[in-house]
Amino acid sequence: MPKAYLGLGGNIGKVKDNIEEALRLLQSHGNLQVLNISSFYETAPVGYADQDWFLNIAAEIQTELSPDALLTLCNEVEQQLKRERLIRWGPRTIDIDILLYEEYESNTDRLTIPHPRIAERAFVVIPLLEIAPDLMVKGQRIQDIADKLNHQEIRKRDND
Ligand code: A4P
Ligand code: MG
Repeated sequence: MPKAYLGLGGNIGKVKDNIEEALRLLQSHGNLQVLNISSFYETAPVGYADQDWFLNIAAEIQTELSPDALLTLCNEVEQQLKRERLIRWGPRTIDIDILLYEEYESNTDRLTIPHPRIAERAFVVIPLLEIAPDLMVKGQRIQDIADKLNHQEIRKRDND
């Protein structure tokens, strides 16, 4: 069954609860299983600085859904969690991005895979490195990508 990696994050409300609820909702769909999740990371906002820090994780999933159907499901779960999308790159209750889907490549506005901004973002790369240390992203080792992003602020959240 195809495997994929998702990035989940948010910075409004009870974000850890929202992320865990998003994973439950995704899995309640019979065609998707979450295989592994990273630690929770507190991350400085990227793109639009005047907002709270985010909580981010990466998740490895397996699914019979096509990439397109997976995106539709992710969008539905975002809606169920009452995501408000006011400012691009701005505050959000939950954002679910498809980072990678097997070797699949897509380049439309609706769906770009691999996610176009993976390599610029420690909040994506560090959680991904934790659960998939041998991963290659567009021909680069995930460890090498992470090494270039060590100026971005990110810290593992203590368990609670
Ligand atoms: N879309 C295209 N490809 C994909 C994909 N691979 N996965 C389309 C998910 N969606 C994809 O996304 C806009 C459109 O992207 C969707 O309609 C979908 O069809 P969106 O989630 O609605 O809007 P957005 O998230 O505001 O914009 P964008 O460009 O997706 O932003 P990003 O790249 O997701 O960044 N800082 C920290 N520390 N942590 C964060 O999690 N997140 C963002 C959002 C900015 N800064 C952050 C964080
Ligand atoms: Mg997004």
